Amino acid sequence: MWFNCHILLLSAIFFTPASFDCGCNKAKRDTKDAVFTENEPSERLVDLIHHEMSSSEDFLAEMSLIPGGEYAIGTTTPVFESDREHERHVSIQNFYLDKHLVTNADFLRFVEATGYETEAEKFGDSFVFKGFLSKTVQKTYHDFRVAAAPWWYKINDTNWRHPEGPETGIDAKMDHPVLHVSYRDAQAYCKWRNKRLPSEAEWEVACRGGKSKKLFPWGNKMMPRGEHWMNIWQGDFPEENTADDGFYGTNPVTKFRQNDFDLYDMVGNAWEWTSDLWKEREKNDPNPNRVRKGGSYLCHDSYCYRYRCAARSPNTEDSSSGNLGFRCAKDFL
Ligand SMILES: [Ca+2]
Ligand SMILES: [Ca+2]
Repeated sequence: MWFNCHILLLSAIFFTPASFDCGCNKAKRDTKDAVFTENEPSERLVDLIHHEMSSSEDFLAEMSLIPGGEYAIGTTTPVFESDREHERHVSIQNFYLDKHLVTNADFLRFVEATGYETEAEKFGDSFVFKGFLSKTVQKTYHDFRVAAAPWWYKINDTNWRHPEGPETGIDAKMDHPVLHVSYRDAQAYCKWRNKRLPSEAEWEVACRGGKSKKLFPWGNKMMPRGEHWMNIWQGDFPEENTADDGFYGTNPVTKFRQNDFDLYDMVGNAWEWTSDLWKEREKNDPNPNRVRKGGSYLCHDSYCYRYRCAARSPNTEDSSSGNLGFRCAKDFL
């Protein structure tokens, strides 16, 4: 059941034909595009920030206040029609969003305080990208690959503490995003912090950083000033990752600041769970698909041009893998 779910899910993620429509032709990278500025926040935002500064809550240092209102999310030029990225109009309330992805250090504090066991720990395995596995391990697990995406291997004793297989650890990655966490694991962590997962609309409004109709949190240019603004894949997927952005796998969560809301890694680094159902009709399903946003260090425009604010992808609640994490939101009271 667990493996079958993953085959279906990972098939859904990676099997979308993209070779002729990777979206590159829509990016219009030659257009002159302003990158985000650190000044001139909207009047509305200034009011909210003043309110924020008068509060003594300690969570404010790690969260940004995102102004509510009416917004357009999605895009009028969908890259993946089957993902339903089309433009929608949403209304959201003011809310807070974590500036960074939840890290291994954060999750460790949670586990030490509560004794929480993740779903991947209970299942006894999770999915690892082949680039992290030795040839010997790849051979051993040859029959445990995802058919439609054979670069994913289901490896025993892989979980958030052992993200690239049982012999690996997180000691050198305490400031990297926690991985191999299911939707329910993410929910449990956020609840423990007196927070919650963001809705897709909240996440996407936050991603857009006060701009509208832009591809990325900072604008339309993938590499403003010729610099990398996110951690994705450079080279030929899945064999050659040049890591031109500095990272083969995940990156420390304070590395890529991406918009005026002071948010990091909204696109790239790790995919992020949101609280939205992928399909409303699955609401009574015991293991429904939830919407993930933002893409990961494995995304490349040749097959997974999903490191855009409008992009979206499903995973069932019990899914976990080496490129999926989360951040939490909180109501503005
Ligand atoms: Ca990279
Ligand atoms: Ca992300």
